[in-house]
Order: sequence, then structure tokens, then C-alpha cells
Amino acid sequence: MSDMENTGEIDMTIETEVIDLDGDGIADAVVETTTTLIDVDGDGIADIVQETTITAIDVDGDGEADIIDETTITAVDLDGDGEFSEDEISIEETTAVREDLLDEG
Ligand SMILES: [Ca+2]
Ligand SMILES: [Ca+2]
Ligand SMILES: [Ca+2]
Ligand SMILES: [Ca+2]
Repeated sequence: MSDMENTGEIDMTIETEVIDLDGDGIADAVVETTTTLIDVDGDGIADIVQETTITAIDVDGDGEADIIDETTITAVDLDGDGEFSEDEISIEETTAVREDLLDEG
């Protein structure tokens, strides 16, 4: 994008994996991984890497996701050494369970 002021670049890839645990041909879990690479200063080396994994699990096999688990890993190269050290990586996880599933039992 030459009309943009900065030279930063964003590269996003989405991967979807369908898992059929019991082999009946109906998906029991869907895993979607979104990887975002952000090169803030445009030197070709990613400065921010964010990976979001969303796992949708169909527990009762009715074709609707009952549990949705979302994990986001964010790595920011704060000191600009081109590597992500432990203190530059943060992990966030949320799990959503369908309400009526919780009511049972
Ligand atoms: Ca299945
Ligand atoms: Ca860079
Ligand atoms: Ca279900
Ligand atoms: Ca670093």
C-alpha cells in the first residue's frame, strides 16, 4: 500500500481444522487458528505476532457447537531484538459453554 503513511505490513492467515472424533462423518470439533503477523517498521521482521485459536466442540452431536474455547497468544518484540522472550509473550484464554448445557443435571 503506497498511499499509507507508515511502512508497516500486516499478514493474516486463517486455518480451519475439522475433527470427527467418532468417525460418523459429522464434525465434533472445529479448530480455527488465525495467525496475524505485524511488521510495524517494515524491515521484513515481524514485531508483533498474534495467534488466536478458537475450538468449537459439539458435545451432544446435534451439529451445534456447545463449547467454544478461545485462546489468544500475543507476542510483542518490545526491545526489538527480533526474538520473542518469555516476558514479551502473553496468553489469554476464554471458554464459553452453552447455557442450557450448564442447566442440565
Ligand atoms: Ca462425529
Ligand atoms: Ca519489523
Ligand atoms: Ca451440540
Ligand atoms: Ca525481544
